[in-house]
Amino acid sequence: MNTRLNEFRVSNDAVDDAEELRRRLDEEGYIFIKKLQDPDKLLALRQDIMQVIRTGGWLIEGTDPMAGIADVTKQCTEPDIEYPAVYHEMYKLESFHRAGHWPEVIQMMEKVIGGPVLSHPQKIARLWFPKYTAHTTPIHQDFVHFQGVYDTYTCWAPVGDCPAELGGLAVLPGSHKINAIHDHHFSLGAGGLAIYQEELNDNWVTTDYEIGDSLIFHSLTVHQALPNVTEDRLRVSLDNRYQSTRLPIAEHMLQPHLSGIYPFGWEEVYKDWTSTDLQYYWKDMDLEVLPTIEDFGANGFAEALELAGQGDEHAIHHLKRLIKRDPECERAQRAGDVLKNQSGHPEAVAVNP
Ligand SMILES: O=C(O)CCC(=O)C(=O)O
Ligand SMILES: [Fe+2]
Repeated sequence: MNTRLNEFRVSNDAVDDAEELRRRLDEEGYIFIKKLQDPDKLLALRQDIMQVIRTGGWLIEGTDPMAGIADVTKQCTEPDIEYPAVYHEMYKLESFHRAGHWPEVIQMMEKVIGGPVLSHPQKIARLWFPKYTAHTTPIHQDFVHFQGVYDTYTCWAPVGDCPAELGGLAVLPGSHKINAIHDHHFSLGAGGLAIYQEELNDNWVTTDYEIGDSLIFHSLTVHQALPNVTEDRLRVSLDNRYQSTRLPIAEHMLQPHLSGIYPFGWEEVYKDWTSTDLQYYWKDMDLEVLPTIEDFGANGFAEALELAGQGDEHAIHHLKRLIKRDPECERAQRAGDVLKNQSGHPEAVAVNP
């Protein structure tokens, strides 16, 4: 993919110096801190998550669940109809939500943000199959997804070691300084929206992440995941978002991840929890809530229709998947019309793994 892939600058020397951390974020759009999060707590979380994944049938029977050895015949990802059967079970884990509130993370985010922080209710875990590379998270800025205010930050951390071949995140240093949102285009990858590499330099930085290592970046910082090119390993990682409690948040970030495409509410998430301190914790925070901007997704969909009409395999795959997931919705009707007029396409379009 990229011609250049250099190492992150490590900011452990500055962890006690909030001003210097902010200076580096202002300059480079990210900070990378080795072992910010406690490896033992992450390993306990990995155990919980892998147990759910094993029960869901995505691991090879008889292997150590902690190794995350995937049954590649089960390959699927977020918009695929098979994904929520396991993802929703994972999403019910109290330990998964609690990770977004671990004191070491909150304290770091308070330094970065310079005041009290809100951990977004919408947490995300990525359960990433090997060799499903056409679906890899493409080049993007997070603002198109979580919206609200630019001064929102992601803390991304793998739940296990994550060498480059397992598909960790890479960022473009300084790319946030554009102080604007790049055009995003249809993509088959996670999130569905991509910036074209042609518009950017290619000074990408990344690392072979070890468990506990954490990458913190601004909502305008351009980043992407590397493809998981391992033979059979699942990549499991967390993306947690943080902002000042004094700034507005977009309303969809108050809902569970993917609830826009698969109905799934907090009552279900909380059903088996043993404590209540993190249930609806944002409700008494007096937050200003902004409506979701639908344009980013709508533009991506319009582009998918157009590309599918021209025979683009990724777009056709995307539309077929949408029809399978929700045949009655308005977008599925429009997708169906485009596919009907699209002669000669095979029933199941093969998408490069
Ligand atoms: O882990 C991934 O594949 C995507 C993560 C990401 O883009 C994010 O955390 O903002
Ligand atoms: Fe992202």
